[in-house]
Amino acid sequence: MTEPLTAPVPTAATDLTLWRGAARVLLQNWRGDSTVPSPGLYPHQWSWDSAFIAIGLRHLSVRRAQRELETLTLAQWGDGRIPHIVFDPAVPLAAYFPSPDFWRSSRAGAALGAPRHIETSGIVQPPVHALATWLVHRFDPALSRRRGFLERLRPRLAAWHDYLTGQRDLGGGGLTAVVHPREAGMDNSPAWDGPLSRVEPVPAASYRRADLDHGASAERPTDLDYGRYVRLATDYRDAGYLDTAPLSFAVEDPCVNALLIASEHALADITAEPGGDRAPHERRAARLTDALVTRLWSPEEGMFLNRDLGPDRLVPARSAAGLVPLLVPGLPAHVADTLVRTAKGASFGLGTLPLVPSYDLRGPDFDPSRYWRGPAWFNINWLLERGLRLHGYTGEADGLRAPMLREAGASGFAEYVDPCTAEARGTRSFDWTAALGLDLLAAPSLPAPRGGGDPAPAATRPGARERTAV
Ligand code: 9WN
Repeated sequence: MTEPLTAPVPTAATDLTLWRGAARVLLQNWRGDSTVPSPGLYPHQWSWDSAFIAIGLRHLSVRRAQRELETLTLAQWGDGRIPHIVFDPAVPLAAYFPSPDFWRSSRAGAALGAPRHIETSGIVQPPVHALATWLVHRFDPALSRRRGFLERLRPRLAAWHDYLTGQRDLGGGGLTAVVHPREAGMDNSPAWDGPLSRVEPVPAASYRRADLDHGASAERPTDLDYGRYVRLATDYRDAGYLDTAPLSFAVEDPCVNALLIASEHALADITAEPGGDRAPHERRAARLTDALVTRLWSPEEGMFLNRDLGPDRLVPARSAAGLVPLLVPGLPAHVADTLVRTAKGASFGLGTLPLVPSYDLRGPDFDPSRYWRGPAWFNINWLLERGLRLHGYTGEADGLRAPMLREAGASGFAEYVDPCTAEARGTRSFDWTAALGLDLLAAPSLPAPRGGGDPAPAATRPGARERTAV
């Protein structure tokens, strides 16, 4: 495709280098209708990756950004779930495990309306999609209207949120639950160690890990954890992907729920755009926010924690997922302030370390290299940067933006970095690192957020960004 660039290319030399490098990654990983997170390690389309990718891709090609989200949501199941992987039939089965012949979505998910001609996984990932859709729309509303972008996406996003808040309210307390660690996106977090300990791993000889062909084993999950992931996915598949079947893993995660709330606000904007009623979505966002604080806030820890629905108790592990609710517009001010204090403290080092780690630096399970057990990820830092701005912490947000821009390029757009040294870890030329770097770079030139029609701002501090899903 040869669409013109849609945002001004920066002129400062370092910015230009970063811009070009990020654009190269985005162009190389584009597959015609969607983007792969990384051609070697992750050679298919991933759900929350696509949302982050679309947010960055809009700066290069709004059409491609729209297409990214359209392609993903075409694979939506009849019950509303947006699968975590949409498989590319041209990629050999051995290139990634669990592969389409493991998930068997078109057969095992048939009763739930899995697509007949597209193979997908059967689990989901965090709902960043409505937020991404709104940001992509806002970037070029005229093109969006001409292409009927929001009309196409709106019913799919509404069905997705209905699924998450309906079938997936497994705890009955008004939050959505994940049934597999991979659904939370932070797959290997120490927060799963407790709930996962009840899961019997499948024998290591019963499958072949493809990830170790591309990644160092010290940076990837252990075989024991992998065996447990496979057991959970096998059992879910064999139960026809029914959420009503007995589940041995069910957890309410603060990052997933915070993203759902931010996306519900975005869905209100998406609904109101052609004159629809935003109120039901705003009411749902408010209910979710209340439930988030009631069920997952820990005043003792000064952050949100996961709730393990098996024993119905909070998991003591302090993961960066517990800081992400800073992104929620309606968060009580004292909660937002406490979260920022926790982020700036010795556990997460905001303002002293280059980037915020994915796990408590002082936690007994902290590992600076193994994915989600300590390394810093650019998507989580991007979400925190937005949250800081939303609640008026502009200095802290600027202080995070600068090292993010520096380390995104310096690390070769690494999947993650050591939070203390910023040394690259995981795969390189990772798409969301490039996409979100581009987005941060372009941020000052973004159109101002919409004003009218938005509900009362949650951010009460002078200088707080106007409340918007954007
Ligand atoms: C399993 C694609 C995905 C991300 C996840 C990240 C990693 C996959 C894996 O890569 O998970 O979904 O094989 O390790 O944990 O957040 O979406 O980039």
